[in-house]
Amino acid sequence: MIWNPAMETLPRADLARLQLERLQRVAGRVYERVPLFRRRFEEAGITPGAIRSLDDVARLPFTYKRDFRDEYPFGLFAVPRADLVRIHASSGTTGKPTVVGYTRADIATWAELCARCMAAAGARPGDVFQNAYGYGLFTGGLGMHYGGELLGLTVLPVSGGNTERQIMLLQDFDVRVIACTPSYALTLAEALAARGITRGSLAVRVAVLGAEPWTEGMRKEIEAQLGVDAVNIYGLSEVMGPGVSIECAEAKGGSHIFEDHFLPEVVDPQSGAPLGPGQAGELVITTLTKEAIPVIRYRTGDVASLNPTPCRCGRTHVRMSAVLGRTDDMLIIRGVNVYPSQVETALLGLPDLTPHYLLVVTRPRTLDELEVRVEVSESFARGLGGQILGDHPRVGALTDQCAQRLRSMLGIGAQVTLAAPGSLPRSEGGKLRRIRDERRLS
Ligand code: DLL
Repeated sequence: MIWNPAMETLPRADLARLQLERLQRVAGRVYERVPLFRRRFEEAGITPGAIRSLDDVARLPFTYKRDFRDEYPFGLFAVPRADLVRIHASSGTTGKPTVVGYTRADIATWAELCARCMAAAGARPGDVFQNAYGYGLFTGGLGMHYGGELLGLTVLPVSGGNTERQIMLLQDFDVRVIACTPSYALTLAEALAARGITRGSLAVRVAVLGAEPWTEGMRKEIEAQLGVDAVNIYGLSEVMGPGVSIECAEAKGGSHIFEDHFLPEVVDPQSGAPLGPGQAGELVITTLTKEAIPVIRYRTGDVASLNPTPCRCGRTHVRMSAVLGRTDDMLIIRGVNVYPSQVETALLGLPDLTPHYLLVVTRPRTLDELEVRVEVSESFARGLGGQILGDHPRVGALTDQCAQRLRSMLGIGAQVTLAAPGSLPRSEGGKLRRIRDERRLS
């Protein structure tokens, strides 16, 4: 189902015209209203009037996460504070959060885009929707909530965590659609299995998963264990929250970016030079319609590529690949770039392993060491006849197989440690960190 066919299937030429008109308008607004943008435009020697074509976007200055920090809390707003009807914030690992705000019109746009997402994922008006994204300053919960209501779903605002209660609702409320992080979907699947609750006894059919990277291997696991169609939803607070892009259930082959509201580019993370279709680089987004806090060429830090080829679902909007990693959590190990998702892709095809893994990076002397800890399946552990991951020959064989796969995927050697089922960290409702970097870099 396409929620807004007029916009989502708009012919490319009309879409480009609309984007240019909106780009010119937003550039003019930020130039007039946000001192940081005016300064940046002046430094780049460009005025909004100089934007004549969509390609001219490449002449505009970038915006960075640090700009939000420097202008904390309200310096990037293009409307008076009193015009905000909502504020969200995303917590960083250190220091102050990134603050974003919404006018009444922004909230309406956001709800529209999240409704488009839920429809694309396979939700239908009347479905019961268990929203297990966190409610609060995090954008996930409330963003999806408004979208669900607009689409006509019956929303259960359960928020993240409290697995017992999630399971009760799943069982008792005829839930057809669930949204949460992919790592939490696995936590739920495990908890259901541990209680002997089979997928056939549940009504859930659609899982809208995002807010952290995941891979095709994880998708297969989640779909098999929960009996759902699992689709990817992408978004970030600085641009809006969830609902920037979504996979359609028909293709599950990359996420459509809603181009009537966002102008995407992919650039080389080092030089900032534009990259072509299919080339992986840093995703950069300009908001075309946001009132409260428009951003020009925001450097998302997310590594992805764009696919402009037509999609079988009929949407004309470009598709972004899955997020390969972040420019800032890309690990550089002995000079080689490593993303956690590559490790996942290398290992998840192996039937004796589970999707639970952790990367530990150390520097015992001068050289970086990568250790990949990955949990074995219950059946593999049982097959060892009580000899838990000791010197059993099957353990040695599986370890070697993992090490080989990692070497060919990453180009560097990694020490592989097989872990007992259930021993590695799980998502307790939100995003899961899979990297432990213990290098002391001085
Ligand atoms: O995570 C918004 C969101 C909520 C998206 C619910 C989807 C569902 P932030 O907390 O600001 O916002 O984090 C944004 O999370 O830059 C990516 O690095 C990562 N991220 C979000 N969605 C995906 C995804 C929300 N589908 C940051 N795949 C982004 C990979 C994702 N990474």
